Order: sequence, then structure tokens, then C-alpha cells
Amino acid sequence: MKADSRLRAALDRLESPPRAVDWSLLLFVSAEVVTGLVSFTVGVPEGWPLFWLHRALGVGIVALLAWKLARVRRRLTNPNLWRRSTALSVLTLVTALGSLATGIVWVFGLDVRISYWTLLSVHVGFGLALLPLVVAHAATRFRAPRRVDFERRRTAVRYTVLLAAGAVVYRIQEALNDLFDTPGADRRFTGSQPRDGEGNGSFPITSWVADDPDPIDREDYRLRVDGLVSEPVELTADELAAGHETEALLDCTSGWYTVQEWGGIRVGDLLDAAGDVGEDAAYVRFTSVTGYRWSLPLDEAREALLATHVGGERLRHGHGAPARLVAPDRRGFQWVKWVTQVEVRSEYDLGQWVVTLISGFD
Ligand SMILES: Nc1nc2c(c(=O)[nH]1)N[C@H]1C(S)=C(S)[C@@H](COP(=O)(O)O)O[C@H]1N2
Ligand SMILES: [Mo]
Repeated sequence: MKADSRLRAALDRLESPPRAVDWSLLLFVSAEVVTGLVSFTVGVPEGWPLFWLHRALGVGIVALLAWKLARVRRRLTNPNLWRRSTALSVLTLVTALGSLATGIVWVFGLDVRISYWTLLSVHVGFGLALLPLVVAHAATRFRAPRRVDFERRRTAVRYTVLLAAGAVVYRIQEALNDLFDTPGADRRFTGSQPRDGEGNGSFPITSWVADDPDPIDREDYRLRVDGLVSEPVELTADELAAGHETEALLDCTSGWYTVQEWGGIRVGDLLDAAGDVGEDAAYVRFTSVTGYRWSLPLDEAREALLATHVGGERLRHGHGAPARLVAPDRRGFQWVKWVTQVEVRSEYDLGQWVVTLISGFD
């Protein structure tokens, strides 16, 4: 056999039976949505495998989709074979290509902005739309998975090869980015691109969906520290500008990061100003004037900063003046802006996951 035909034979052996390709696509797309969403909550470098899995699965989808298209292309190109469900198939395909294309372009560091959406946000939008489409598409031509299509050892080998190939492809992409010194070369393990410089003007103002309060009057502003503390207090903006400084990295899930010198008061000192914390104290919740809120475990919260300054300048309104949370190793959406209440609590706040999505809507 010639090398060429040997390669082809190897690829054929790797290709799964049609039904297995279809079910694998559903599985891979579901796994992409899960790894993508969970990755939004990961800010520590130890979380890197999750991001790599997301990328490897993405490359795997390219291969699965190529096999699938090679099989069904006539159903798409021959009008005589069009059925009612073909429209859904085409929409699903376009959405899949949209999420793949935006993901691939993002990886090379290109950032075409669509109004205030970064390309990464568009990628997320395509991905979230894709899952219901794939499910609906699968339902129109439902065929239960059969044992023979998923013979255990072969399936395990196929998936392993697909994911390993995906990781290799991603590694090659990294090398190409370095070689040609593209903007993609400076991305963090989270995929975020750097925003360089110091102070208010050097990084974007990002609010999650609809949070957009009026500027807070500095003189009238009071921060309330309460909950499970022996002496609840109210502090002025000047009292918060205690001069504690810390360098911390803000990494937004829309795909950018910045390293800044933040100034303000350590949350530990803030809590000490409110007497003793109660026995059951376990979380500290930071609430914005808009209702947007997030909590940190007590020990982590003590080390966090309530910032009034960035890069030596007083925080501007857009970045959360008079005071915003600086929570190192947490993703940007957890860095609550315009904080008006710091509350010591005994219980985890599940509602924060919903509130951050809908706060600001009337
Ligand atoms: N109250 C409030 N805080 C918020 C947000 C918001 O929408 N409302 N957006 C969060 C998000 S998604 C990010 S990335 C950071 C962005 O901070 P910046 O606008 O100072 O860059 O603030 C976070 N804090
Ligand atoms: Mo963000």
C-alpha cells in the first residue's frame, strides 16, 4: 500500500459509524456548553485543563462535522431531497460553523467588535444557540444509539485520538501565534487578551447585561458593613481610601484582562471596624447600589480589597466609584462595582447567580 492510501485507511478506521457520529456531535456540543460555562467561573491557573478540554472538543467537532457533511452533503445540495426539517439542519450547521469560526479566529488574537460585543461574546452566543438547535435537529431524525456503534474499546480509542489530536492542533496554533507574534500570543490560559497601561483609561468598562446606575455622589455615599458583626458601621468614601495597595489581575469573561495597582481598604480591616464577626460567619456578601452582588468565603474576603483607586487615580464612575471589589483569582464578573453594602453571612448565596444576570432590568 502507498503511504497515501494507508493514511486514508487509518482515517477511515477512525471514522465512526453514522449514528455514532451524530450522537458524538450531540455529546461534544453538550460538553462544549458545559466546559464553556464552567470556565467562566475559573480564574486560577490550576484550572487550565478545563480550557484545554474545551479547545480539544472544539477541534473534535470540526472532524465530526466533516464526516457528517461528507455523508449528508447530497441531502443539502440536491433540492429534490429537501424536506421541512432541512431548514433546521441548515440553521444548525450555520450556527455550528459560526461558533467554530469565532472560536478559531479568537484564538489567533483577532478581535472584531460587533458593537460592544467582543468576538468571544459572539462565540458564546453561537454556542448557547447551538445546543437547543442540535437537540431539535437530532429529534427530527431520532435514531436510538445502538450498541454496535459504540463498541466500548473502539469508541474509547476514537474519542481519545480525537481529543489528543485536538490538543495537538491547539498546541500548533500556540506555536504559530508565537512564531508570527500575533495578538493571540499574549492570551492568558483563560483565552483573554491583554489590555495594557495604568489607571481608569487603560481598560474597558464592562457591565454585565443591564447594570448602568447613575453616578454616586461622593459626599452622600455611605458603605454599610453589617450582617453577623457585633457593631455594624457606615463609612464614608474618604474612610475607605485607607491607602492599602495591591496589584491584581482583572480577567473579564468577554475576553480581556488587565493588571492594575488597586488602592483602598482591605476587607479584613473593614470587618475589624465593625467589631467581632459572629460564630456562624462563613461568607461576606458585596452588594452594589444596583442590587448586583457576589459573596466570597470569609477567609478569602478578608484578603480581598475594596478599591477606591486604580493606577494611583481615584476610580471613575464606570469602574465602580466610589468603591468596587477587587477579588484576586476571581473572574471579572465577581468584582462587584458601586458597592454600598458589605454583609457577613452564615449561608452561601445561591441567588447571586441569577441576580448578576438580571440586575439592572426594571
Ligand atoms: N454592579 C456591577 N458590578 C460589576 C458588573 C456589573 O455589571 N454590575 N460587571 C462585572 C464584570 S462582567 C466585569 S468584567 C467587571 C468589569 O470591571 P470594569 O468595568 O471596571 O472593567 O466588573 C464587574 N462588576
Ligand atoms: Mo466581565
